[in-house]
Amino acid sequence: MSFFKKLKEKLTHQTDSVTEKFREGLTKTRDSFAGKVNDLVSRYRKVDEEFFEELEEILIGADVGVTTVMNLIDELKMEVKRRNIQDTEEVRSVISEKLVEIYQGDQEESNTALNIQTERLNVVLFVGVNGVGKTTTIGKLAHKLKGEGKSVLLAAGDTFRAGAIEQLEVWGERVGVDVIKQSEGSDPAAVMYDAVQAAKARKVDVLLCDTAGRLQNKVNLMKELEKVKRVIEKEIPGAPHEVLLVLDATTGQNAMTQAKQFSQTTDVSGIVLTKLDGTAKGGIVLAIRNELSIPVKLVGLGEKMDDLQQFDAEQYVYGLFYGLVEEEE
Ligand SMILES: Nc1nc2c(ncn2[C@@H]2O[C@H](COP(=O)(O)OP(=O)(O)OP(=O)(O)O)[C@@H](O)[C@H]2O)c(=O)[nH]1
Ligand SMILES: [Mg+2]
Repeated sequence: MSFFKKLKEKLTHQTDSVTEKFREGLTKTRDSFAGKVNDLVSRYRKVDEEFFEELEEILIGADVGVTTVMNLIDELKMEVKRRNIQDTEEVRSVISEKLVEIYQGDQEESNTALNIQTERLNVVLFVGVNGVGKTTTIGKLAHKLKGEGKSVLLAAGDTFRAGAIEQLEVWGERVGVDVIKQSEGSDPAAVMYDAVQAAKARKVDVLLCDTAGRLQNKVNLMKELEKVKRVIEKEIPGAPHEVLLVLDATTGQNAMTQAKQFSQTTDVSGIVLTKLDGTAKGGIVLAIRNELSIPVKLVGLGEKMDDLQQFDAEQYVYGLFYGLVEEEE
């Protein structure tokens, strides 16, 4: 049985709704990327050097990242040789197999799970430049955690941008969780201090902390994040349990640059890749995984409350090749 079919059987049996979310959210990337692969496969009868060259271009065009593409093409060539594959149709299945492999590497699947444990106050700090989707992700994650039976509190740490506190409050109301805040312009470290005290007193399971995406300048922003983090660390040993860097998938290489900048100054424990639904270049997931050693833990696949999903390489690749899988039968 082909890798596709195995993947399909495995995934559609357990988690229909998750599979659908990934499939829907990756529509743009699939239409573009998989469409091109499809076209390539139909134009070439034989797997030769030119075939691989075109495939390379398609992958780079989907923001997979040059280094990652080179690795992938090398792997594919070896596999094609090893299995003595002549037919281009067969290569499609091998491509999807290798994409999953590249993503998972030698890491455990559980690596994409958030470090949220029972019997303790878990603190999750969100960082990232303006407009990437921090506040929205906090709202969605609060909804998700609440659905899992956890108690959640939000901290309005973006005191800089006008309207930021209100935006978080709207999410708080929508989801049904409280927001700890101070007035606009106040010290975000003080907000965090308050929020941690409130979270302890109320014995909540998870505290989600919003931060500013823009200050007067970048140095200030990094300093402020450090200060916020120190306050949390001081009040709760071992916290923050997650520092999630939020990146906008539609910004391509900019997202990679941001990841490098933030991870230089803060210990980023995971990445949230938002707006995957808004780009035809969803290959950025693979570039991030391969070129930075930070796991993508959550992906934003739309603007609705339940459009935030734990990242899963198999669901991702299945979503990417969905049309092709169907056609194979
Ligand atoms: N399509 C889509 N839109 C998203 C997703 N995540 C966030 N957005 C949108 O991105 C925009 C910016 O989101 P915010 O949550 O305000 O971003 P932020 O990082 O908090 O921005 P600042 O507060 O300015 O630092 C909003 O219009 C969101 O609806 C996603 O996964 N898919
Ligand atoms: Mg915000």
